[in-house]
Amino acid sequence: MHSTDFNIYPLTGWYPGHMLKAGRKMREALKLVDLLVELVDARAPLATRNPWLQTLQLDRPHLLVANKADLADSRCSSAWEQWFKQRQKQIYFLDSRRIANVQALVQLWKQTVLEERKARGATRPLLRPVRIMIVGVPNIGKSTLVNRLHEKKRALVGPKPGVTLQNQWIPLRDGVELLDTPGVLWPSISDKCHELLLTVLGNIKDEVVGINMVAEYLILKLRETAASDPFVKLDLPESPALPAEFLAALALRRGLLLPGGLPDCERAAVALLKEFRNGRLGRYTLQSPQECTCE
Ligand SMILES: Nc1nc2c(ncn2[C@@H]2O[C@H](COP(=O)(O)OP(=O)(O)OP(=O)(O)O)[C@@H](O)[C@H]2O)c(=O)[nH]1
Ligand SMILES: [Mg+2]
Repeated sequence: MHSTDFNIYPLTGWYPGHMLKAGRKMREALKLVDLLVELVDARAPLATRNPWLQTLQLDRPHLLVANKADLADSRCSSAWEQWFKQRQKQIYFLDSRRIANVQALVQLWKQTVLEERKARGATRPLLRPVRIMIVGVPNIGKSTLVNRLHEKKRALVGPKPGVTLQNQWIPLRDGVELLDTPGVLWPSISDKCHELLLTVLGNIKDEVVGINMVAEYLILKLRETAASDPFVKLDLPESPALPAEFLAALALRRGLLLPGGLPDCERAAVALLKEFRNGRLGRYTLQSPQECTCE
């Protein structure tokens, strides 16, 4: 593949049946909960928000958590915090695997619910546990966060989309119940670059889109957004401008060869994506507030 205009490639339209079902269940469960906590990716906070949830006129609080903040550029995270603040929306940046004060977070959520009830004029105390639903795109860290909040780690976690398959209530101490939900996407991703961005972030499976194209998109995206050369750690003798040639150079540098000695670009693509996703290339934010003029 040599083109760098990704929009010439068709969308996969990936929206499997289990996600349709999970979306329906999420909508049903919304009626039962007191607080909605939506996880987005700190590296692209708006691109990973579910547009359907944004249009909801909820009569209960809806908080945003930007997860995987340890992988994002911290200056960009501050800029995003400002962006949301200007729009009267709070967003918390977290590394779900390492949040230190989990109790404080739960207390904050509980407090938000109780204050909102008071503001609505509820006079009777809440006699049942506060119910909090955690939602977000696949592989964003919902179950990881739920497990951090629950000392016995009850939710299944994995480095690929689609690990949680059904809604699961998890009781915490202090009169709080969490609902872990399967990741859902939306059927209307209409832009190839948006689909590729979600795949780079691990929300869509690489195989669905094609791993070489995903890696090539990442190469261009990093060059476009990073303040300095994002590939220094790869220690390449040269850094070809064309992403397909870049992958070939990486394959040669790593000795990833096909029979006959040609560079194995697919294995180079796998390696590059892995290193971006585990932070070995550095901390990068792939969507900047400047490009988002929408509300
Ligand atoms: N670096 C980093 N990795 C994280 C963080 N939170 C979760 N992860 C990793 O992200 C991967 C996905 O985590 P899960 O908790 O299974 O994600 P999920 O949203 O429950 O995924 P589904 O159930 O598939 O929708 C795992 O490999 C986690 O270790 C974080 O804050 N930082
Ligand atoms: Mg999960």
